[in-house]
Amino acid sequence: SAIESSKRLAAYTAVDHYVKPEHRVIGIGSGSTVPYVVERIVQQGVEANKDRVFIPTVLALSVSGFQSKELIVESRLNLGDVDQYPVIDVTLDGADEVDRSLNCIKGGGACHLREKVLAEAAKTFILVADYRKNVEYLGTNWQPGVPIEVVPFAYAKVLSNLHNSLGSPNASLRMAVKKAGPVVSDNGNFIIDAPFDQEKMKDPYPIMAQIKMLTGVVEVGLFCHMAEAAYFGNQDGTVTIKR
Ligand code: DER
Repeated sequence: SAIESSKRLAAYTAVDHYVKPEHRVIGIGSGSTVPYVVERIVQQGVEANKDRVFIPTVLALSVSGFQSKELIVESRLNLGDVDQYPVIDVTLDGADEVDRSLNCIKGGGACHLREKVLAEAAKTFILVADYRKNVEYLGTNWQPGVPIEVVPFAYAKVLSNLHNSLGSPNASLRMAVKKAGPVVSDNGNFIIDAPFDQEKMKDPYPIMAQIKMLTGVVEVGLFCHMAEAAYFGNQDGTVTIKR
């Protein structure tokens, strides 16, 4: 499909530009675009990859991070974890939406806490996505809102803070589809999705900070001023690079 080929195009181009022979520790995010990142890295060859280690967004087997770890294992790449490698050369990850200043919404896959750890641990953080994610302002295409990981004990309190003080009256607890009850993250926490007015999302940094300060919030799915570049595959076979 046009979307799949645009994901592959973004991932391949980003890897060709940013995964250098001297890079030894590589962070791999989650979602449906990063498999093309791993695919392209494998194409760099056994020799190029034999001394590298790949860090997924998961330690033990789990649901959302599972895909990241399995990708590395299935591709016969060396698996490492962030405990052993707290400094990463380059992390590549997907995004739900990326604005003109490279701020992005992440957490569609309920994995944004571990993704932000790998993003922050990296000297260089690169985003790869299809054309739907390339927007002027956050909240343009991505409707569910800002994913927020919260400790279960505090979810109702955080929901009420969002409804009554932070300007997200429609914030809601993310319910699971394939199981009863709410989605539970790899870290045993709940996810709240909080939509905000476009005005508020023009500069997402203040709202990210306000949400992060709420007691009970573990991490916010707004990555502000973290990415060095974002690669988008377009429907016409070209690539857009935002820096
Ligand atoms: O949940 C996440 O943050 C993932 O990285 C996600 O945003 C990427 O999704 P996609 O690559 O499947 O579009």
